[in-house]
Amino acid sequence: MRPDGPRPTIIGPDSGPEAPFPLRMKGKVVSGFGRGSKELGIPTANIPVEGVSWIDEAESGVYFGWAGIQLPTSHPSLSPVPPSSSTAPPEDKVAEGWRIYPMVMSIGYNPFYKNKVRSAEVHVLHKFETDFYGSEMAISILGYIRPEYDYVSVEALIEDINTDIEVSKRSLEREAWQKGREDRYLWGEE
Ligand code: ADP
Ligand code: RBF
Ligand code: MG
Repeated sequence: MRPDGPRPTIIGPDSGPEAPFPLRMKGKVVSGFGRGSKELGIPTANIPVEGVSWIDEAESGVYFGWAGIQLPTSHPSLSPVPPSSSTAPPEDKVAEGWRIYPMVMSIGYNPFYKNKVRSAEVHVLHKFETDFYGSEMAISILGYIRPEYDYVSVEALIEDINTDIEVSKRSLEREAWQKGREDRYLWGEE
């Protein structure tokens, strides 16, 4: 069960991410358990964990970092990227639909729901107009927020996830953490 008491509001030193981060994984967005949007109001893009070298040793819990997604060129959320933006993918990758967003994610068994299989699900900190199932997604994880807990109610779970969202935003706003957006892995390279 979740321990009582206040939570840290920011994670990691101002100087930037520390070992073992960044941890990277990529895959096509697949269907999950069907409760992210419906039950929690917090959609999570699920990506398969099979074949991710470090996943078995990784602690279960909540992580944050950057997500690159290749949206179909017809996707309504493909907002124009300022051409001079130093944090955008290279121009040819932008033309292919790649965009980079902050993200918060869970890796584990969702103790509140008692899942039997380990999952990796990413909540992208951006409002999308439609789904992007089947899209290629590349993740660079820069920090660990907390373990997964069981909760007394779905409302208590939602409250903690909303805190995770705020903590992730605040942590990633710092200059040394913004640098993580320049990782070529995030637009499908390597
Ligand atoms: P599922 O159980 O199939 O994962 P969800 O209710 O968790 O269903 O919804 C996830 C889907 O919603 C993602 O696969 C993606 O296509 C879409 N989606 C829309 N906005 C977001 C967002 N901000 N973060 C993650 N997924 C999003
Ligand atoms: N599920 C849990 O059972 N316990 C948790 O502590 C928990 N924390 C989460 C934190 C974040 C940031 C996200 C995106 C999800 C978390 N989940 C947790 C998973 C949640 O139960 C899951 O996304 C939905 O059930 C949809 O699959
Ligand atoms: Mg999901």
